[in-house]
Amino acid sequence: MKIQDKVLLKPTDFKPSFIDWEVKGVLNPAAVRLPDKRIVLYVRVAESAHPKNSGMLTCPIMSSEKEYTFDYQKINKKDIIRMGRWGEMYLKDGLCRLPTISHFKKIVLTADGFNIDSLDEKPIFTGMPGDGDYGVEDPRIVKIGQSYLMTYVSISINEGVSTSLAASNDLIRWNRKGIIFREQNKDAALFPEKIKGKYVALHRPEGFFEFSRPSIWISYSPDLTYWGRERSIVQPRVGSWDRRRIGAGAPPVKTKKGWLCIYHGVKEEEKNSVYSAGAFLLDLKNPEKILARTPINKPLIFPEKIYEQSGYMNNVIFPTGAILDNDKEDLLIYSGGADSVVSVKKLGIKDIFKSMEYY
Ligand code: MAN
Repeated sequence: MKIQDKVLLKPTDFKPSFIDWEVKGVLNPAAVRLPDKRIVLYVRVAESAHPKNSGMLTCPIMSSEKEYTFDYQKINKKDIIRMGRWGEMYLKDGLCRLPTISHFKKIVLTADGFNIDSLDEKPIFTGMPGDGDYGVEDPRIVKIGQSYLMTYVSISINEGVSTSLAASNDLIRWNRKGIIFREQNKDAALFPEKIKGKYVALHRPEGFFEFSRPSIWISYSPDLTYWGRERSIVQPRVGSWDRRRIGAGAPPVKTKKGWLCIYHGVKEEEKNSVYSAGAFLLDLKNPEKILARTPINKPLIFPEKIYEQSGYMNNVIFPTGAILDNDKEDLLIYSGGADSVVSVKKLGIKDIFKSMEYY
């Protein structure tokens, strides 16, 4: 398949928020088209807050609702029992702390989706006490009516890793609606319109025990606050590139054939994980009906570029935005590469449909 691609953003394009901090990655962007055809990205900027060369580990905790300011929890190295694959620190007291804290920056792209029109250095959206004390991650944005709706991962002192929702009319000021899917539930993407009078979301709850593999669920809401009628609709497949865990990627894209959903799938575990991207197609009227999916033996996009194979987390393509090109014949997919950079890839819609297996 012909894929045109480009790295749009890398860590060195941004200054750290504070003198001692370091930008570790710009990744996993939300993407939405403006009425003037340009495309807005909300990119996740992940920073480490350990004062350089001090040998000290600190965990920043948001301390104000108004400003981007922090308290610092000091972490003693002897209290760390083990480190996770992302460098998260599992502590003696049973708690886990992240090595980075993330916020979002707003980038405007030209209408072709391949070039930067403007880049805003100020954080546009950060965590705050009670809604992302430890930061916010992996946004997805859709426009329903006049309202932009953003789902994002909020990591909070009492609520852990949950999915929150915020609404905006201008992509600048956000009205925070709080948690919609409680911990541990990430990878939430809203459909860009109501179906049979209800808002619909894909999301990915995780259990504590391995009765099932983490899979993509669907939920419905009359008002964006109360969500229910949940069930798992797309699962990892034995022997596949998506065998270990999967999660919704970009918000579904409406096509004549159905809702086109780009997702990520993981094989293997711990240090050897490989994150690839695939697609599935859902019935327009009944989004619980799967019409087609990327086959077991060949992902739609394998992390084969150097910027996907080596970075903060090697072998990761993590799509979080998908937008129809102006000619409506191509799909622009916005992803994190190796948890370090943001890329755009242009794929023909017909080619995507041709590559899928129909049920
Ligand atoms: C998890 C999350 C993402 C990250 C991927 C790949 O799903 O932490 O933010 O991009 O892993 O490492």
